[in-house]
Amino acid sequence: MQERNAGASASASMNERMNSVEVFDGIRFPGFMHSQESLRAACGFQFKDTDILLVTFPKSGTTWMQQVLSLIFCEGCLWPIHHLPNWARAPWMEQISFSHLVTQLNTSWPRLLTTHLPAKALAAALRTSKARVIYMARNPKDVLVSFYHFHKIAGFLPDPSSFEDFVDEFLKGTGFFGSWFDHVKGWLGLQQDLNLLLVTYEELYQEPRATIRKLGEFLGHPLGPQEEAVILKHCTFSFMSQSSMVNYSLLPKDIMDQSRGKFLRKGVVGNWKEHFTPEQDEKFNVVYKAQMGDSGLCFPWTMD
Ligand code: PPS
Repeated sequence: MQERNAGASASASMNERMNSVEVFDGIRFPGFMHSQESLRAACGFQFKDTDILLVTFPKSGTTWMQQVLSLIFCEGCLWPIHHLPNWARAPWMEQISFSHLVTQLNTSWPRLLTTHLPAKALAAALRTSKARVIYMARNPKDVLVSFYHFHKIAGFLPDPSSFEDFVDEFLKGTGFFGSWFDHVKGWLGLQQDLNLLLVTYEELYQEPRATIRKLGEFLGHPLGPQEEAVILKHCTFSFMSQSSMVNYSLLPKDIMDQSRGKFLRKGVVGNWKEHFTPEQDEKFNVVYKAQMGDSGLCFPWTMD
């Protein structure tokens, strides 16, 4: 893979971009959908007070939450759910396509935006507005497993050499999108400064109705029982697996080869137990404790 950094030119062909890496503030991003310009533009974005920003480390349930947020604002009119892909309903701010997609957003909704960027990249821009931020987190062991499988199907990410190496890279934080630990601590360290709600994959999985209600309240959009029922029906793993608007089947095989594995792969809590050896688990727990031990953060997942 070819690495680019701040000095590099933006004019690369689609094929070159597929195998390239953008290094931004020391973090690697797939060059297929990121450029230095798109990353820089995200950092200087002018938020509106009405914006809703979904923040995740990859594989933490981004697509799931994009679906839930769209369902909350579509108020029973399911046209966008059936006709607009997730990336057009809640585009990623740091991606090349954003400058176009943001102009196409439905003006009768608040702007739904998504990012995988670390807190330090967006904190300054966010502090100038009252935009609502939803931070979605997931047990990092499940994130790691999901990300490992995703590397095998995504044409814009390198094939992992082995699961063992992938674990080491994840723990060092040198993989694509940087360190999970820095991401979570960075964003949740801003809870006092921003209008931020923490939601976890695990709570949405275990208590979907209560979690959706909590989201509605945070968003100033309280939901009635019928609205909740419509949302719950359209954000299940089985519904989303069949929906081309959220299962990425619209993408050609060279971008995402789902004959090698599905984007919506398992959709469960604790799948890491079927992947980690006892030694990998021990190694992970040591780093997790060192990184998160005194963070004061409390999550609903167990590490054993
Ligand atoms: S990405 O590429 O960062 O946008 O990926 P992301 O959407 O964050 O994460 C993909 C994982 O979320 C799971 N998923 C779901 N789980 C349960 N229910 C629903 N409805 C759902 N939708 C997406 C998806 O299956 C990926 O997790 P794994 O563990 O790989 O199955």
